[in-house]
Amino acid sequence: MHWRKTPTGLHASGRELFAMGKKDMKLYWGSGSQPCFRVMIALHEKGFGGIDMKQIIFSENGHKCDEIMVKNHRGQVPTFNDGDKIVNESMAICLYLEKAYPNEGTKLLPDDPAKFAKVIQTAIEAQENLNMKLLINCVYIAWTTSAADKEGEEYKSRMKAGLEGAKKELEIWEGKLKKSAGEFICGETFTLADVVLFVFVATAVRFGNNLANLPTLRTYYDTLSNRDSIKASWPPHWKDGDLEQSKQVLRDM
Ligand SMILES: N[C@@H](CCC(=O)N[C@@H](CS)C(=O)NCC(=O)O)C(=O)O
Repeated sequence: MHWRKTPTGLHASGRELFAMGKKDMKLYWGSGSQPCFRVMIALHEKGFGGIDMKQIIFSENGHKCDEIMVKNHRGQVPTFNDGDKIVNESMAICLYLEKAYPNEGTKLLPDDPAKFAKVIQTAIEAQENLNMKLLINCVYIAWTTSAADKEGEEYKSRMKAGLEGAKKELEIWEGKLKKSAGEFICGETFTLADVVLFVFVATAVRFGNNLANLPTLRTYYDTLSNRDSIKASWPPHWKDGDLEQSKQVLRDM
């Protein structure tokens, strides 16, 4: 490592500084977590797939361990640091990576302001709407309702409304993809908008929806499933087989 003495102290130069940044990165993650999947894809796209990635086990409360709690008071994953810079919140981590390492790996956000606006709007639009319609209104309701309450009319009507909303939302993304000028959601290059959208599409499939009536989304899913960054980030327990049918909440939409 070459250090330079300057009026503001000791500084490592160019390449070494970058290597140090990479070496000092650490990610805490859990299998099946959509925000973790998102950050891992972004890390691989930026060329940082080899950093220290510590998997926690949710059922053992691994996300509440001291090591995470000192970095993230919510005790959630993803928790990330790049040297002494701690960054939590999956979207913030992706934005940080792009800001700190704009010339490494895939350019997830375009420089051109109009294109930047399109990508960031699409990423946030996907996060806000798909998170609400697929996860909060369907998957979480099913997870948090007891078997007895699932027999009741209230649950059935909430799920019916939730599934209708999820179906309409996926149709919106089918329409957007059809209009895209390329194979990705914002045109011809893979961007942050794809990182966000893909994880939700994969989640829909994981929860039993085979995208049968959404051919463009299906092709998008099949193609991107084979992308290196996505294969490397795939939640390990998803590889063990499909969810049992009773948990495939998004199956009958
Ligand atoms: N908004 C956060 C959400 C993080 C989050 O909710 N992580 C979940 C796993 S998907 C978690 O750690 N939950 C444990 C808890 O909240 O105690 C992000 O995007 O990073």
